[in-house]
Amino acid sequence: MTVSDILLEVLAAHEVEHIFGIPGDAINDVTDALRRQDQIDFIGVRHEETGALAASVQAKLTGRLAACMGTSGPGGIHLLNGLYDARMDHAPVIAITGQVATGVLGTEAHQEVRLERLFADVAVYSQTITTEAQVPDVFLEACHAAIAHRGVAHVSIPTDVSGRKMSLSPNRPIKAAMAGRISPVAADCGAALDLIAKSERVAILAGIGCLDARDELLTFAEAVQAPVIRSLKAKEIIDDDHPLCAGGLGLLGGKPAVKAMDGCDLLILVGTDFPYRDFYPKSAKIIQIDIEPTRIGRRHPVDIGLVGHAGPTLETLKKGVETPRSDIFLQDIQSHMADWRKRRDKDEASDATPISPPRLVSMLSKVAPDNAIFIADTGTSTAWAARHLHIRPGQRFTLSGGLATMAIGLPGAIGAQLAYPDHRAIAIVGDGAFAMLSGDLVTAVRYKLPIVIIVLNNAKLGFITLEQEAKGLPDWGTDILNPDFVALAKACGAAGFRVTEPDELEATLSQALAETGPVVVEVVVDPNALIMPPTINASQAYHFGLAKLRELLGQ
Ligand SMILES: Cc1cc2nc3c(=O)[nH]c(=O)nc-3n(C[C@H](O)[C@H](O)[C@H](O)COP(=O)(O)OP(=O)(O)OC[C@H]3O[C@@H](n4cnc5c(N)ncnc54)[C@H](O)[C@@H]3O)c2cc1C
Ligand SMILES: Cc1ncc(C[n+]2csc(CCOP(=O)(O)OP(=O)(O)O)c2C)c(N)n1
Ligand SMILES: [Mg+2]
Repeated sequence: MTVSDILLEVLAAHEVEHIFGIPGDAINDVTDALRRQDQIDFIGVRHEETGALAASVQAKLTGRLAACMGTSGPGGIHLLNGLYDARMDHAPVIAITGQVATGVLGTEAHQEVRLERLFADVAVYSQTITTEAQVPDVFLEACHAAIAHRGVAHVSIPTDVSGRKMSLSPNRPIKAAMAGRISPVAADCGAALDLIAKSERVAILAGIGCLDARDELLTFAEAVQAPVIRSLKAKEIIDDDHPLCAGGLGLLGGKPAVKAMDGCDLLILVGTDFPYRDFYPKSAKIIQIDIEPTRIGRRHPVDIGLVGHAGPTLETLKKGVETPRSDIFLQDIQSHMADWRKRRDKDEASDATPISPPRLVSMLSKVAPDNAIFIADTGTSTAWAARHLHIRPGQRFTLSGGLATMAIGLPGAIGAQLAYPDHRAIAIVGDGAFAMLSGDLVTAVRYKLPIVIIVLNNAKLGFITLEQEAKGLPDWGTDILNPDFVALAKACGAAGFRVTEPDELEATLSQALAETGPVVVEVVVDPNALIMPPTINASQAYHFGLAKLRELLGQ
């Protein structure tokens, strides 16, 4: 066995099924080890960032360790953006890089980058292996760190170490990391129950930490008669049409969630690190449930912190809730939701040309299969997906939540499709975002992945136009020149469709979904479609009016 063979044994023991990367230079021994085994599939990408983003999305969706690799220097540098996506969305990813030979480390050798320094910020663990005596311990430590801290671990292996022959000592066998479940202590739960009993209007803000606790969340919310507001990342947990749902919160959320936050006297945060401080309630008491103690009270002061997994914690609390409880607050929020849904449905019925994005995204929801995994890119695409994608039970949803990086759509679809071959990965991406990593469309073709890429062609960086106008600035520098996306898809060996009329949407999307290989659907959408915030204040209206005036006057 070589050091690289043992690396792959360790990764396989941690359920890694794919490793995304580009071979060459300092990692040839790792790729050679990949060639000689059949536990992990090597997915050759065309840009290391694609590989890291694909791994990040796999880790977010599965909760398991995912892996990517690149050579020293440029390969490692290209991985970084995808790794930051994993870091900021708390996803366990291991990055393997090559490194120059140990004898020249620290001499600015050809392609030498101080990788431990480079990865120090993004990674919870970063280590260079300088002797085979560190193996397998460093590999195990890296996997444990990524899984336990739900973050990025990085190991770099110099060229003279990765191919070294070695045998495993029976005293240091390869065993997968174990991450147990955490429940808060009884006294803390008791205090939380006292607070719940004293409160009349309870609301819940649920985040992606509830992913494995959907049933417990809904049962608890039902018992407390609490409307459930969700973070955007938690979109797959509860759909707007669910009777307990108060919809999304934040600029891409809706008014009912704002009403629920403002109107509650007790807010229960479960598995969320919701970042936008302005949206937290001004005076309500707050209970926060999270597995990570450092997140308790991080965004807003809380009254009671419960460190534990969402499922068992909610189950314990539910047992102590005295029922029946008043449902007046819930009914009030439900009536706001009914109004909100009416407005939403009206937007989605638009038959305007160029196509209105709400119409496109709601139609996509209608025709998408029950096993769809949606990946929303960063841009106005995020907003349309947040508001108009209707998720059915069994469907999944993810995005670049914390980093908000453009270009996650295509790599994310590749990662998701590989992780869930029986599902259908569908990415909703802007034209700007798609062009960033579109070189990897051929990767989907090569590996015969039936991903669907919906490209919103508005010929601009639309989200930035909105940002500029919200600041009172005229729209500037946001126009982009696009390639012919259908021709590009076909040149890569994928299928390609273009839709320009709203009444063609249903038939063309259905035709695209009937394809058995990768498909790109370019939809020419309204570049002036507005994303309205959940509530508008006078200053926002003033700045927007000013920007429009400046555009009109050509300033
Ligand atoms: C263009 C753009 C616009 C956006 N606008 C919005 C917006 O308007 N509204 C919005 O909500 N988001 C928006 N986002 C996303 C936003 O930036 C955050 O990423 C998101 O709100 C965080 O969601 P979260 O709290 O569910 O996830 P995370 O930030 O991942 O937090 C999850 C928390 O759950 C904890 N946890 C994990 N597992 C468990 C468990 N088993 N039990 C208990 N706790 C657990 C973790 O420790 C963590 O603290 C936007 C993103 C983009 C790209
Ligand atoms: C890698 C990266 N670069 C820049 C940004 C800033 N940014 C956020 S959205 C956006 C525009 C997205 O344009 P497009 O993909 O065309 O989507 P649209 O908003 O037009 O729907 C930009 C430049 C970012 N989030 N990520
Ligand atoms: Mg665009």
